[in-house]
Amino acid sequence: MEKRKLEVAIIGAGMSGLLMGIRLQRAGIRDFTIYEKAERVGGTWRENTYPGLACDVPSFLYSYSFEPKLDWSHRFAPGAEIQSYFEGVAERYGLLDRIRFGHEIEEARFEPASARWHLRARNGAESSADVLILASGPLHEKHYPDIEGLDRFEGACFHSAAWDHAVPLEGQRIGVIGTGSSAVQMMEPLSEVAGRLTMFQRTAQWIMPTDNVAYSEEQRARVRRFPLLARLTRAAYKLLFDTISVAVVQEGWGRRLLTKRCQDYLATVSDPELRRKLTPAYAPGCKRLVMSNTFYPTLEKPHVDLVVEGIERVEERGVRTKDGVLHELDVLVLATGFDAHAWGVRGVVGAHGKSLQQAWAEGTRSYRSVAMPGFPNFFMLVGPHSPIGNLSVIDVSETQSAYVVQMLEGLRAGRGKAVEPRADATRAFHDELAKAMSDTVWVTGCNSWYLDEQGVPITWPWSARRFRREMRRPRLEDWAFTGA
Ligand code: N01
Repeated sequence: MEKRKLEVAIIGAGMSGLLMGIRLQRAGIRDFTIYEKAERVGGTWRENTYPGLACDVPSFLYSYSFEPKLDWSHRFAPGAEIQSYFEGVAERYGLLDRIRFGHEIEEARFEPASARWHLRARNGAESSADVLILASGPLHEKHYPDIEGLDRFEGACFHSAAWDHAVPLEGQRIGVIGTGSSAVQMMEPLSEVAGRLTMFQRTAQWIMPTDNVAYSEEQRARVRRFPLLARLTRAAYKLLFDTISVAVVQEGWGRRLLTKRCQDYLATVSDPELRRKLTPAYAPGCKRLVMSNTFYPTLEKPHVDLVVEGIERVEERGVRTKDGVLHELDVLVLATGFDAHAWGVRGVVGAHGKSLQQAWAEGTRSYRSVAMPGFPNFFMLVGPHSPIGNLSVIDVSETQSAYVVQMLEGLRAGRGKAVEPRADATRAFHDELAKAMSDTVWVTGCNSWYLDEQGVPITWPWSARRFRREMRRPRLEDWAFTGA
């Protein structure tokens, strides 16, 4: 029997959107379009260009399993190298012809009568498709802090994900608001050029020491000669990260080991006052663990300050803290993270006229991280309840995209015109989630982007292995096909 032709729209040409395109090609689904707001692929790695940007998941793991790169420069490759990896993949797989650049989708609306998605881009372009796949990532919308006077600052001020490279840094007084992974990564390189560097900390972070070794030419040549080495290295890192994924979801030796490693590393800070300021009041892993072996030594440099007094307001000449001190600055970096609750696109409207945001008003939900009841022929990559955190999101997206292809095969085989997860199956999944969440470190008392607006974690409360196992095959009884 001839398979139904499916038209697929993917939103986002970052890591997961490109991956989805490759999966569709491999499944013989050639009629797909990737809508991308910018003029280049790469998502996170295109947007973020701050000094010191790197991936804190080892590059042999943070790359597609089927497209290993054999000559990474470092264990944790710099951002520009990762960006060029994705650009290379997009070109090699012939994806560039399938991408509509400069198309920021503002609205995607499901029309029940035709069982099709209607898309409208900010530039006015309209299109439609049978299936919509949201690959815009959870950390997409920059979070600008609500601090009085920010607009009055007379120096240069920008978000860490919108770095202004025209602003000179040499000898400048630089302030960084935030202590997340972005802020921590930029501290060492900024300290090398700044006249004075001040970090404004609201909450201390646990730091896991990691050594970013540079691979020698000889090591790289060896991997090029024996590509199996890349696969073996990847497998070893996968095992390590799977172990960390257990430590954060279950009490036990893994969590104790993780805690001890972070505590021991904190103890290496020689100045007791600085150590006190850097000591978090929550368990390691509750917020995403920050990986670094340069952060503490940077803070001990004489021209670097850690300010914990709390920001009162921003003034023309700098940041005034609650103790009345004005910290005069030339450059102010807002390393204040992302609005994880926006989940990429605001205007996705399902079969009953409700947007995703409205459907999530009382709690962010998903069916097993990939779909939502009421949103037929709609799939998400790295959606709510994905195993996110200190894991390779590429590994997670590979599992999800393979799952989505299996669901699309059902549509192609004529099981129905549309498919969506059953509401009762989604509820049952959430009951299970709620029970499992109580063992996780995310509910032990801290604030983080892992929590939704109700303070409930939007993560996967089990191991990464369980995710791969459960998502290998869809449970078809949890899905409703309609309009056969
Ligand atoms: O953002 P964050 P990020 N006044 O949300 C502070 C990934 N990532 O861009 O903790 C003062 O972690 C806020 O304070 P608090 C990774 O998944 C990966 O650093 O809320 N401070 C916090 O310190 C990461 O988790 C890599 O009290 C304010 C900071 O801003 C995610 O991106 C590298 C404030 C925000 O930290 C986000 O990281 C970089 C205010 N009004 C990022 N508002 C890799 O290497 C916010 N803050 C893979």
